Amino acid sequence: MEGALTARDRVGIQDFVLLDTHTSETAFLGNLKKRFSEDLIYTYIGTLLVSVNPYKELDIYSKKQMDIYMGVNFFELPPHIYALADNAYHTMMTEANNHFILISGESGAGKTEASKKILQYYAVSCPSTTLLDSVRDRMLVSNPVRFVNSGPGLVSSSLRLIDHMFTLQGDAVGGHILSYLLEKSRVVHQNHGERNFHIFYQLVEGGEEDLLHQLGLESNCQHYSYLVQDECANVTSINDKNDWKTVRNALSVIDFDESDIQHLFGIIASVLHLGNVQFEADSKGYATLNKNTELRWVSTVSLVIPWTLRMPKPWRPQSAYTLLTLCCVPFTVDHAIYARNALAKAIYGRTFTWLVNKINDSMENKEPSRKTVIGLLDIYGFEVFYVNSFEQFCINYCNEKLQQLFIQLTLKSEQEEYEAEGIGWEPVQFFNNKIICDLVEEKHRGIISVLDEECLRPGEATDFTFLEKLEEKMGSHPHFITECFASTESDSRRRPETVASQFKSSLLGLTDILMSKEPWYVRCLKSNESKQPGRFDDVLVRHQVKYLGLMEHLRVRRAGFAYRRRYELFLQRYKPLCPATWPHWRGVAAEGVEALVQHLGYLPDEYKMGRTKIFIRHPRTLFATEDAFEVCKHKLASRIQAQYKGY
Ligand code: AD9
Repeated sequence: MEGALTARDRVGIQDFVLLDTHTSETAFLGNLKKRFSEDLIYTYIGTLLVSVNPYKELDIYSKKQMDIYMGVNFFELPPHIYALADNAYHTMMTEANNHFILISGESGAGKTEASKKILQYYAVSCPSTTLLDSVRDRMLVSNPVRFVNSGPGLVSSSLRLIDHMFTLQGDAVGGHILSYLLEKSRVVHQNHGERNFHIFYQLVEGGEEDLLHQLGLESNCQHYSYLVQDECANVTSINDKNDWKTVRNALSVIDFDESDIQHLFGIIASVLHLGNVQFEADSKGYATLNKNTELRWVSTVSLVIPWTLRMPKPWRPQSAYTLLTLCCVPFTVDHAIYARNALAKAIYGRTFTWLVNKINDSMENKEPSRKTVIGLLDIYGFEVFYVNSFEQFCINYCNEKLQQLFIQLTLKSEQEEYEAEGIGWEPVQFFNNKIICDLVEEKHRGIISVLDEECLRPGEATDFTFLEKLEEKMGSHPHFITECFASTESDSRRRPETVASQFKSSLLGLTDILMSKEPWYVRCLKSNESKQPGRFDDVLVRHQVKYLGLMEHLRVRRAGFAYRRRYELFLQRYKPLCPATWPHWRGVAAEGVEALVQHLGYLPDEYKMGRTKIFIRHPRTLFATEDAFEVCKHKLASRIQAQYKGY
C-alpha cells in the first residue's frame, strides 16, 4: 500500500476525474505540477487531454511510441496526444462517423505542436500509397503555412477548422480549411509582448537578396513601423530565417506557382511600405504626404493603379471596398492614418482569404467514394488583457459558445451512454453558461443586436449612446456589462458593417457543423512566460486553468459517474481481491464483477451495473479498490519471492 501511495504521490493522478474528494483549483494545479515535474505533460479529464508546454524535447514522440499507442484503449496507457489521435481515428473507422478535435490555449501554449503531432501520427498510421502521400504532405505542410502567430505562419486567425477526409478504409484523401476571426488589427497594432504576423519578419529577415531588392525592402525589421511597435521584433526562440525556408517549401508543395508566390510576397511587402507612409498637416490642418517613396513602392509591388495613390492629398474612398471610386474629401492627419491602417488591414484580410482558398484547392478531395472526417479545430482560449477590444469580445464569445457546445455534447454522450447501458438518466448539476451566450447573441436584446442597431445610425451613434442602450436593455442582467465596455475602442467612424453579426452567424454555422460530429478536446497550457524548460509558474497556469474552463469541464465530467469500465477489464484487474473470482472466474463477466464488488462492500448507491460496463459514482470508491489491489499485489509478489527462496 505504501508503494502504491508513493507512486501516486510522485506522478500524480493521470485522470483529473479521479482526483480524490474535492475538485478545488489548488488540488488540480498540485496534480498538474507534480506530473509536470516528472515530465508527464499530459493528463486527462475523462477523454479531454490537458497538455502543459515543457519547452524542451521529450522522448515521447518516436515511431516506437506511436506503435505502442496504435489501436490501444484510451485509459490503458499513460495519457498522450497519440492516444487521443488514435482513439478518434479508430472510433471514426468503426462507427463510420465524423469527429473533431478541438485544440485550445493561449498563444505559445503548444496548439501548433499538438496539431502537428496528431497529423504526424496519422501520416504514420494511415495506409500508404503515392497518391495518399501527396495528400498527406499537403496536409502536413498546410500547418507551417498556418495562420497563427508563434508558428512559422503566413497569416493568423484566432479560430480555424481543418477537416481531414478519410475513406471508409481509413486512407487520407483530402482536406479543407475553414477560418474565422482573422486578427487583422495585429497588422497595424500589437499588444504588449506580441509580434505582428510572422511572415513579415520572415520575409524581411530571411528573404533572398534579389527578392528584397525587387520588393524595395531593407533586410532589417527595425526599418518598418508596423514591426517595431512593441519592440518585439526579435524573439530569441524564433528563427525567422529558418521559418522562411519552411514557408517557401510549404508554398511549393501546395501548388503555388512562381507568379502566385511573387504576387503574395508583393502584397506582404506593400503592407510594410504602407505602414511607413507618413503624413503631416498643411496650413489648413489637412493631411499631406511628407514623401512619395513609400507609396511608389506600394504601387510597384502591389500593382495598384499608380494614379489612385498619387493624389495630391490623402483621399477617402467612397466605399470601403473599392479603390477606384473616389471622392476627394481632405483628411486630417489622424483620419489619414486611420484610413492607411484600414487599407493595410483590408489588404491583409483579402490576401488571407485568397491564400486559404488556394490551399483548399490544393487539398481538394478527388475521390468520389464516401468519406468520414476528422476536423482539427484550433482556437485561442479566453483572452483578458489590460485593454480589451472588439477582438477579445469575439474570441471570448466564441469560447463561451464552444463551452456551451462542450456541455451539450458531453451531457448528450453521457445520456446516450447511460441509455445504451440501460441505466436511468439522472439530471446532473453544473453551471450552464447559456445565460452568457444569450446575453451576447439574443435577437433584439443581446449585445450584438444593440451594436447592430447603433451601427445603423451613422453620425449619431457613439460609444456613449451604445453604452446607454446596453444599460437600458440589460442593466439588470447579472453579468458583466459596464466593466466589459468601459474600455471599448473609440471608433465612431466604424461603418455599420456589423462584423459582430457576421461573426455570430459564422459561429452558429460552425457550432451546427460541430454538433454533427463527435468531439475530442486538447487544452494546451503555457508553463511559464519565459519559455524555460522545467519551470512551472503557478500563477500563470492557474490563470489559464480558469480561462480554459477546465474546472467547469471537470465538474461536468464528474457530475454523473466518475468512472466506468467494461466488465472484462474491471474483472481482469481486480479479480485477485475476491476469493470467488481469483484466480479464474469461469462465468459471465458481469456476474463476476457483481461478486467482486459485493465482496469489497460497495454500497448500492456507489455503483450501477450497465449492459457492458460498471459505473462508479465517486473516485474514492475506485481508489479504495485500487489501494486494496496494490496491497494484494505486494502480498502476492512477496509470496512468490518467498516460494522462490525456498528452492
Ligand atoms: V500560437 O497560437 O501559434 O501563437 P501555439 O500554437 O499555441 O502558439 P506552439 O505549438 O507554436 O504554440 O508552441 C510554442 C513553442 O513551444 C514551440 O515552438 C515549441 O518550442 C514549444 N512546445 C510546444 N509544445 C511542445 C511539446 N509538446 N514538446 C516540446 C513544445 N516543446
